[in-house]
Amino acid sequence: MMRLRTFLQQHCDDQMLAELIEQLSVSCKDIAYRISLGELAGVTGSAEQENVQGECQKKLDVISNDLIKDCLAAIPSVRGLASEEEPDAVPANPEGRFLVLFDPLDGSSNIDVNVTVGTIFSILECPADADPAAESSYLQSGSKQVAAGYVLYGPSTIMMLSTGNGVFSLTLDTRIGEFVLQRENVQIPADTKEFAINMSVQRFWQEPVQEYVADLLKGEEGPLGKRYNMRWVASMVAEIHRILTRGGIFMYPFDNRDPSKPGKLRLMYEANPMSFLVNQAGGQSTTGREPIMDIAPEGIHQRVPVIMGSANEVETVIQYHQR
Ligand code: P6P
Repeated sequence: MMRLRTFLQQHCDDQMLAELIEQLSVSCKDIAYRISLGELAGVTGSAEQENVQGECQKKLDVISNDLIKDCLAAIPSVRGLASEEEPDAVPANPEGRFLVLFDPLDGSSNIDVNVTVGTIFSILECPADADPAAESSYLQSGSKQVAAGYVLYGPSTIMMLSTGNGVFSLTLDTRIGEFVLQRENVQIPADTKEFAINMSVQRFWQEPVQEYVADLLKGEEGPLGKRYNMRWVASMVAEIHRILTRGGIFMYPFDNRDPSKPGKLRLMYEANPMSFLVNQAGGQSTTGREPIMDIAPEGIHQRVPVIMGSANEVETVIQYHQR
């Protein structure tokens, strides 16, 4: 079995990037261990404080964020970092080459009920003269990512990773404490009968998504001619992992509950890294009106509508938006 370090040495021709990813995996192994202990480790429950998003933080949100932030700050090639749990960008090493953006614990509302959560990361080159404390340094479109991935803390702990040459999955072998290569060149089936969306906010969706979902719910007799099944884990990492594994379409579309928030998911450390993986695996990722990785970011905590997964199904949804 091929360990992460060996895989990166063979697959990633930028050894500084390889070293960064391997170091990051160490903090994710620590998070995986703490999650596996749950209440035994006293890491469940609320941290009794809010983050910059106005969301109530879980204890593990704070612990995971600190673990990853401290890990990255100690890596010479990291110039700066941005996190869902940090109001502003955090400078690291002046000689660094990379900027790392991350959601330390996506789906953390699931922690207290022992359901899958994950860490999402996105890696950008830092422009030579850029100030790592300045938000503007991080505002690069998703197509500029040099690597992206997630670590899913589920029944097993799995890292899904791409450095721009395909998508690879590695499973944490707890017997040796190492991520080992499991799947190479992961590909998303182009067609699917499985959709993921939070139906409880249906009344707030824009018309194209209303029409698409209404049509898919008509099953075989409907215009889409398929009997669909639905999944909703309320953990993006779990949904995207399922899609990378067996296909599907994930949607958190624009909803007009709060027009100042065009979507729930954050562009820089959720939508962009997941779009990088999905595109590398042959899928599509769009707001409904433009590819997510083409968006020129306006803020590190910017929110966007997200529709991603099996290429042909996403194309269908794009066509509903073009009507
Ligand atoms: P809702 C988790 O909070 C998250 O950011 C994503 O991981 C997930 O897909 C979505 O929000 C769940 O949102 O509205 O169903 O709680």
